Amino acid sequence: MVEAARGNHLSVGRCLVIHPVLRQTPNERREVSRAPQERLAEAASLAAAINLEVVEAQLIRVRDWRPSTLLGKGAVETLAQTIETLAVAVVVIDAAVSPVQQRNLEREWKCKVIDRTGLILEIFGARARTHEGRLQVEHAALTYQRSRLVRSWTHLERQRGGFGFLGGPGESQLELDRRIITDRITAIDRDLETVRRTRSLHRGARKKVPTPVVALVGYTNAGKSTLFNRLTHAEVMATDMLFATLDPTMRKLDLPSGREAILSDTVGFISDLPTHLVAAFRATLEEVVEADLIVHVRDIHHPETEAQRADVQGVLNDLGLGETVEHGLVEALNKIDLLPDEQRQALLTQAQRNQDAVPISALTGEGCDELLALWDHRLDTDRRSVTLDVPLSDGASLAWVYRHGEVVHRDDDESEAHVEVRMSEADLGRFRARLRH
Ligand SMILES: Nc1nc2c(ncn2[C@@H]2O[C@H](COP(=O)(O)OP(=O)(O)O)[C@@H](O)[C@H]2O)c(=O)[nH]1
Ligand SMILES: [Mg+2]
Repeated sequence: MVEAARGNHLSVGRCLVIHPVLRQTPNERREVSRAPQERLAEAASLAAAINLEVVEAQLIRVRDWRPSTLLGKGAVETLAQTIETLAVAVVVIDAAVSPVQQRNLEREWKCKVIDRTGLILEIFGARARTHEGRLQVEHAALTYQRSRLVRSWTHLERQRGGFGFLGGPGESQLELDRRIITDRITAIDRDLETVRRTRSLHRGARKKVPTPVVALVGYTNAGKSTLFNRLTHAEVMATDMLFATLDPTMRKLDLPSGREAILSDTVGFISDLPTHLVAAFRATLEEVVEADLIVHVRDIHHPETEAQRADVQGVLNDLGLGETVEHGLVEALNKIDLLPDEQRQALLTQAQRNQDAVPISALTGEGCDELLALWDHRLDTDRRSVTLDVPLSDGASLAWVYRHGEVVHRDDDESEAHVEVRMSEADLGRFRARLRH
């Protein structure tokens, strides 16, 4: 788990991740469950995704949920020790934590506490790139905030007979906060409606860099960031202006053919995503629609790897990428180093027949060369070289060609520019449609 944070250049705080589970009865204890460990690993990956430095991750067994602190008294005290010893600045609790519990724990531990929804919203907020994505995330964040205002109020109302509380805001302040939030949510709903209506326009006018984009998708903890770090070279960023201006989840990738691409590490899928966050999550994936190649990174060692695969494909279908899922999705079958020999051999044999799936270990590097070769091949067949004749009077179309393709050669006569260009099939189609109008 600690490794997950290592690749990030900038840490915003030492972090302790805990996943609380209700203590099992002696009967239940007999079945060894991997699930809580998987959940803890996922939570640690989520924390690493917002540049928290995960210094410790623990499963905490609880007998029952305590209203005041969620966890039992003993656990709170033991964790206070750990927090002090490890100089932890942020505790991520992979559960729903009420505002009161949060406040009490922050006081006990003298550090920031953030719950599962809060963490997910942080990630979406940091990653939403499109206008629509940002609106969706703000919408979800405000709804979360509003529900907490209400919940904390009703909770304390019960406790304190309807009077204000703990030096916090009184009833009228809460009402005011609620109203401001509600107004803002209404405004966002209106904006989202407008964005949706004009979306096709935006898509048509989008600017596209000539460098192809390869997007990594997949569940959180599948190994996307590990692969991203292995394949790209962080040191290139400082010297190369184009790439220096991209955000840290996009980096230059050198393919074996010498071709350059941009590798994009997207927000991971999250198990049991709270339903009110689904729209915001999908919005963060909007960028994937524009990628030249989509690579599904799968944790092939995960007990639910097949269900995860179906989930990811389902969401890609909903994003209008059904065609890609059918024909063009590349799979990186990750973590083969964890498989027992037999299973691993079976997978390698199977992969020889399947052109689109490459078994790899992002950790050891095994299979990564094959994966890159496949990407190279895919991008090559996708972008082809053509000569376009563009009237010299049509400066806008000429500019469009330069923006969307890689111009190899240009030869002008009196009336036309003959431009030899490498361009994707999709963009060629767009260009022809453009000239017809
Ligand atoms: N054994 C093994 N562990 C891996 C491999 N790839 C990633 N991991 C581990 O899986 C965890 C999640 O990796 P990360 O790259 O953060 O996943 P992401 O959430 O998809 O970005 C980390 O602890 C990695 O060290 C792999 O190929 N083999
Ligand atoms: Mg990641």
